[in-house]
Amino acid sequence: MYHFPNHLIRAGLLALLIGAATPPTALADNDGDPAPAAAATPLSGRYLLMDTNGRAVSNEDFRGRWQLLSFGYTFCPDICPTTLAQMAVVLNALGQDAERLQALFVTVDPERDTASVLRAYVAFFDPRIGGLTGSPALVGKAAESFRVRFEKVRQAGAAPDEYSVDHTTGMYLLGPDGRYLRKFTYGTPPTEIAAQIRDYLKSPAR
Ligand SMILES: [Cu+2]
Repeated sequence: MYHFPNHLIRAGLLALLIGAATPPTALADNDGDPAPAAAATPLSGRYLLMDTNGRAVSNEDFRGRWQLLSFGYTFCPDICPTTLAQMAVVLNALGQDAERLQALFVTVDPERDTASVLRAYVAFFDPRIGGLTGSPALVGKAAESFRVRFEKVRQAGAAPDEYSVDHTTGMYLLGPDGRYLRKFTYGTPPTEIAAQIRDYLKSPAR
Protein backbone atom coordinates (compact mmCIF):
# COMPACT_ATOMS: atom_id res chain seq x y z
CA MET A 1 0.00 0.00 0.00
CA TYR A 2 2.67 2.49 1.04
CA HIS A 3 4.98 3.16 -1.87
CA PHE A 4 6.28 6.41 -0.45
CA PRO A 5 9.69 6.20 1.20
CA ASN A 6 8.61 8.36 4.15
CA HIS A 7 5.77 10.40 5.53
CA LEU A 8 7.30 13.73 4.64
CA ILE A 9 7.39 13.06 0.91
CA ARG A 10 3.95 11.55 1.08
CA ALA A 11 2.53 14.59 2.83
CA GLY A 12 4.23 16.84 0.30
CA LEU A 13 2.73 14.94 -2.64
CA LEU A 14 -0.69 15.02 -1.05
CA ALA A 15 -0.41 18.76 -0.56
CA LEU A 16 0.53 19.17 -4.22
CA LEU A 17 -2.34 16.97 -5.37
CA ILE A 18 -4.86 18.70 -3.17
CA GLY A 19 -3.51 22.09 -4.14
CA ALA A 20 -3.76 21.30 -7.84
CA ALA A 21 -7.23 19.85 -7.49
CA THR A 22 -8.73 22.75 -5.61
CA PRO A 23 -7.35 26.10 -6.68
CA PRO A 24 -9.71 28.39 -4.75
CA THR A 25 -8.97 31.56 -6.74
CA ALA A 26 -9.54 29.84 -10.09
CA LEU A 27 -12.92 28.57 -8.91
CA ALA A 28 -13.88 32.04 -7.72
CA ASP A 29 -12.81 33.50 -11.07
CA ASN A 30 -15.02 31.05 -12.95
CA ASP A 31 -18.06 32.22 -11.03
CA GLY A 32 -20.17 34.53 -13.15
CA ASP A 33 -18.26 33.85 -16.34
CA PRO A 34 -20.47 34.76 -19.30
CA ALA A 35 -21.65 32.07 -21.70
CA PRO A 36 -19.09 31.18 -24.39
CA ALA A 37 -18.86 34.00 -26.93
CA ALA A 38 -19.77 31.73 -29.86
CA ALA A 39 -23.15 30.87 -28.39
CA ALA A 40 -23.99 34.51 -27.79
CA THR A 41 -22.88 35.79 -31.21
CA PRO A 42 -25.95 36.81 -33.21
CA LEU A 43 -26.29 35.54 -36.77
CA SER A 44 -25.36 38.71 -38.65
CA GLY A 45 -24.98 37.40 -42.19
CA ARG A 46 -21.98 39.63 -42.80
CA TYR A 47 -19.35 38.53 -45.25
CA LEU A 48 -16.52 39.89 -47.33
CA LEU A 49 -15.58 37.40 -50.01
CA MET A 50 -14.61 37.16 -53.67
CA ASP A 51 -16.77 36.27 -56.65
CA THR A 52 -15.48 33.84 -59.27
CA ASN A 53 -14.09 36.78 -61.28
CA GLY A 54 -11.89 37.81 -58.37
CA ARG A 55 -13.98 40.83 -57.37
CA ALA A 56 -14.53 41.61 -53.72
CA VAL A 57 -18.16 41.11 -52.69
CA SER A 58 -19.83 41.82 -49.38
CA ASN A 59 -23.33 41.18 -48.04
CA GLU A 60 -24.07 44.86 -48.70
CA ASP A 61 -23.22 44.75 -52.39
CA PHE A 62 -26.63 43.58 -53.58
CA ARG A 63 -28.64 46.60 -52.43
CA GLY A 64 -32.29 46.27 -53.32
CA ARG A 65 -32.04 42.54 -53.96
CA TRP A 66 -32.53 39.63 -51.65
CA GLN A 67 -29.81 36.98 -51.26
CA LEU A 68 -30.18 33.26 -50.78
CA LEU A 69 -26.94 31.65 -49.64
CA SER A 70 -25.69 28.22 -48.83
CA PHE A 71 -22.27 27.03 -47.68
CA GLY A 72 -20.49 23.92 -48.90
CA TYR A 73 -17.84 22.62 -51.26
CA THR A 74 -17.77 21.27 -54.78
CA PHE A 75 -16.46 17.81 -53.81
CA CYS A 76 -19.47 17.32 -51.53
CA PRO A 77 -21.00 13.96 -52.40
CA ASP A 78 -24.67 14.65 -51.72
CA ILE A 79 -25.76 17.58 -49.54
CA CYS A 80 -24.40 20.40 -51.71
CA PRO A 81 -25.58 18.99 -55.05
CA THR A 82 -29.04 18.56 -53.51
CA THR A 83 -29.02 22.06 -52.05
CA LEU A 84 -27.93 23.67 -55.33
CA ALA A 85 -30.43 21.66 -57.36
CA GLN A 86 -33.10 22.92 -54.95
CA MET A 87 -31.83 26.48 -55.27
CA ALA A 88 -32.36 26.17 -59.02
CA VAL A 89 -35.91 24.92 -58.37
CA VAL A 90 -36.51 27.94 -56.09
CA LEU A 91 -35.29 30.32 -58.81
CA ASN A 92 -37.49 28.67 -61.42
CA ALA A 93 -40.49 28.69 -59.09
CA LEU A 94 -40.04 32.44 -58.53
CA GLY A 95 -40.29 33.14 -62.25
CA GLN A 96 -39.73 36.83 -62.99
CA ASP A 97 -39.31 37.54 -59.27
CA ALA A 98 -36.04 35.59 -59.35
CA GLU A 99 -34.43 38.73 -60.75
CA ARG A 100 -34.89 40.29 -57.32
CA LEU A 101 -32.96 37.49 -55.64
CA GLN A 102 -29.27 36.63 -55.87
CA ALA A 103 -28.55 32.97 -55.20
CA LEU A 104 -25.05 32.35 -53.85
CA PHE A 105 -22.92 29.36 -52.95
CA VAL A 106 -20.04 29.99 -50.54
CA THR A 107 -17.26 27.44 -50.56
CA VAL A 108 -15.85 26.33 -47.22
CA ASP A 109 -13.03 24.60 -49.11
CA PRO A 110 -11.23 27.49 -50.83
CA GLU A 111 -8.00 25.50 -51.16
CA ARG A 112 -9.53 23.05 -53.64
CA ASP A 113 -12.44 25.16 -54.90
CA THR A 114 -10.57 27.60 -57.09
CA ALA A 115 -12.58 30.35 -58.78
CA SER A 116 -12.79 28.42 -62.05
CA VAL A 117 -13.80 25.14 -60.36
CA LEU A 118 -16.45 27.01 -58.39
CA ARG A 119 -17.74 28.92 -61.43
CA ALA A 120 -18.24 25.74 -63.46
CA TYR A 121 -19.83 23.96 -60.52
CA VAL A 122 -22.53 26.53 -59.69
CA ALA A 123 -23.26 27.16 -63.39
CA PHE A 124 -23.99 23.47 -63.82
CA PHE A 125 -26.99 23.86 -61.49
CA ASP A 126 -28.13 27.30 -62.65
CA PRO A 127 -26.21 30.12 -64.34
CA ARG A 128 -27.92 32.57 -61.98
CA ILE A 129 -26.20 31.07 -58.91
CA GLY A 130 -23.03 32.93 -58.00
CA GLY A 131 -19.99 31.34 -56.39
CA LEU A 132 -18.15 33.00 -53.52
CA THR A 133 -14.74 32.13 -52.20
CA GLY A 134 -11.89 33.86 -50.41
CA SER A 135 -8.88 33.32 -48.23
CA PRO A 136 -9.36 30.67 -45.55
CA ALA A 137 -9.45 33.52 -43.01
CA LEU A 138 -12.23 35.42 -44.80
CA VAL A 139 -14.20 32.24 -45.47
CA GLY A 140 -13.86 31.41 -41.79
CA LYS A 141 -15.14 34.84 -40.79
CA ALA A 142 -18.10 34.60 -43.18
CA ALA A 143 -19.01 31.17 -41.85
CA GLU A 144 -18.77 32.47 -38.31
CA SER A 145 -21.19 35.31 -38.98
CA PHE A 146 -23.71 32.76 -40.31
CA ARG A 147 -22.90 30.39 -37.43
CA VAL A 148 -21.86 27.88 -40.08
CA ARG A 149 -19.41 25.28 -38.85
CA PHE A 150 -17.13 23.25 -41.05
CA GLU A 151 -14.35 20.80 -40.49
CA LYS A 152 -12.06 18.81 -42.75
CA VAL A 153 -12.30 15.05 -42.32
CA ARG A 154 -9.38 13.01 -43.63
CA GLN A 155 -9.22 9.22 -43.64
CA ALA A 156 -6.06 7.69 -42.19
CA GLY A 157 -3.39 7.43 -44.88
CA ALA A 158 -5.23 9.66 -47.36
CA ALA A 159 -3.34 12.15 -49.50
CA PRO A 160 -3.22 15.74 -48.20
CA ASP A 161 -5.83 16.92 -50.70
CA GLU A 162 -8.09 13.92 -50.18
CA TYR A 163 -10.62 14.89 -47.58
CA SER A 164 -14.26 15.65 -47.09
CA VAL A 165 -15.62 18.65 -45.23
CA ASP A 166 -18.39 18.32 -42.70
CA HIS A 167 -20.42 21.51 -42.80
CA THR A 168 -23.64 23.16 -41.65
CA THR A 169 -26.43 22.77 -44.18
CA GLY A 170 -29.40 24.90 -45.17
CA MET A 171 -30.09 28.16 -47.00
CA TYR A 172 -29.91 31.67 -45.56
CA LEU A 173 -32.04 34.57 -46.71
CA LEU A 174 -30.72 38.13 -46.54
CA GLY A 175 -32.92 41.16 -47.13
CA PRO A 176 -32.39 43.98 -49.65
CA ASP A 177 -30.38 45.83 -46.99
CA GLY A 178 -27.94 42.92 -46.77
CA ARG A 179 -29.16 41.81 -43.35
CA TYR A 180 -29.96 38.29 -42.31
CA LEU A 181 -33.67 37.44 -42.31
CA ARG A 182 -34.07 33.72 -41.84
CA LYS A 183 -32.74 30.25 -42.46
CA PHE A 184 -34.37 27.42 -44.40
CA THR A 185 -33.23 24.13 -42.94
CA TYR A 186 -31.96 21.39 -45.21
CA GLY A 187 -34.90 19.35 -46.43
CA THR A 188 -37.38 22.24 -46.66
CA PRO A 189 -39.19 21.65 -49.97
CA PRO A 190 -38.01 24.23 -52.53
CA THR A 191 -41.61 25.12 -53.40
CA GLU A 192 -42.09 26.03 -49.74
CA ILE A 193 -38.91 28.13 -49.77
CA ALA A 194 -40.07 29.89 -52.95
CA ALA A 195 -43.47 30.62 -51.37
CA GLN A 196 -41.83 32.10 -48.27
CA ILE A 197 -39.47 34.21 -50.35
CA ARG A 198 -42.36 35.45 -52.48
CA ASP A 199 -44.04 36.66 -49.28
CA TYR A 200 -40.90 38.62 -48.39
CA LEU A 201 -40.73 40.11 -51.89
CA LYS A 202 -44.36 41.24 -51.59
CA SER A 203 -43.90 42.82 -48.18
CA PRO A 204 -43.31 46.59 -48.12
CA ALA A 205 -39.69 47.70 -48.25
CA ARG A 206 -38.00 47.03 -44.96
CU1 LIG B 1 -21.97 19.82 -48.86
